[in-house]
Amino acid sequence: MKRLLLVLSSFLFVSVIHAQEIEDHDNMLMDHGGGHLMDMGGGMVMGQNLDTLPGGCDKISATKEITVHAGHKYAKKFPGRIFAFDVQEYQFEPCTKLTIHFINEDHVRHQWMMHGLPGYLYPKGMFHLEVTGPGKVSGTLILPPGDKTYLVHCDLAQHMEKGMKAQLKVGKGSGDLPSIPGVTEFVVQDDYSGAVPEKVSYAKPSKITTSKATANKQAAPTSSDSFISGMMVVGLAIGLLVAPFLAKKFKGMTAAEIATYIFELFKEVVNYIFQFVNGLIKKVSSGKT
Ligand SMILES: [Cu+2]
Repeated sequence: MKRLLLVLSSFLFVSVIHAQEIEDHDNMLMDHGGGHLMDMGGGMVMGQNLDTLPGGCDKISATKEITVHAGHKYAKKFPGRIFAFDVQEYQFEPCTKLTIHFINEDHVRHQWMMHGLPGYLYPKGMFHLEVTGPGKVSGTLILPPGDKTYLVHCDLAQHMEKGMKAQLKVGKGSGDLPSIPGVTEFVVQDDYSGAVPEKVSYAKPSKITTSKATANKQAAPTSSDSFISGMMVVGLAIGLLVAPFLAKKFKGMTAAEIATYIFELFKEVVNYIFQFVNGLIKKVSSGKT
């Protein structure tokens, strides 16, 4: 009897483990405000929008739900790719309220990230689901009006290049994106025939040594190089000067937010210097003639 109980309980234990293979994060997510939901288990929704109509939408035109699977097994039919979504192309009516159930079947992190959305509704124009798998997470957004093709991908390093890329067309879309597995040509199409392309010649190591003259030529910076390094020095100097003033401002901001802020600031400064120099050149040249 004792033995039977043991067998039964271990069977129960195994089946419970099996049932939890795909972890459902939907009930564990904490709302951090601004459409950002997150849990400690690697589930995340960013840019969630349940009820704010994008400009140009009078009403929600349709309510749709899709389930997206992500995993290496979906890439098997695409030569040279390692990761993929189960579907590479979606199409919806403008102003559709769309709920995506994102299921990551791999034991790594994957995302379903959509770009190019209106920035006033979606931070950085992005809607994004993420789950460290295997797991499931769900999120909702309201698609903008108009005909446009949106990029959907996984933003983890090399996951898009390895095939985790799709396109979502609103209305008629605005064309096709490159390198969508099974849909459009790859930008860098690799060749699996094993043939050596005619134009490529492989130099023997002895031929690689360059003469001193050409070596010097290569080492000497071009004018644009020195301009860029000059700009970097200016950027660094400005950064060091303003850092103490900004330290207060950055309190409570995440590293990514700070980096974006500094980048924007630097862009503005460079723009200002550029305009200043441009003005100077104009002044000088107009004085000459
Ligand atoms: Cu991924």
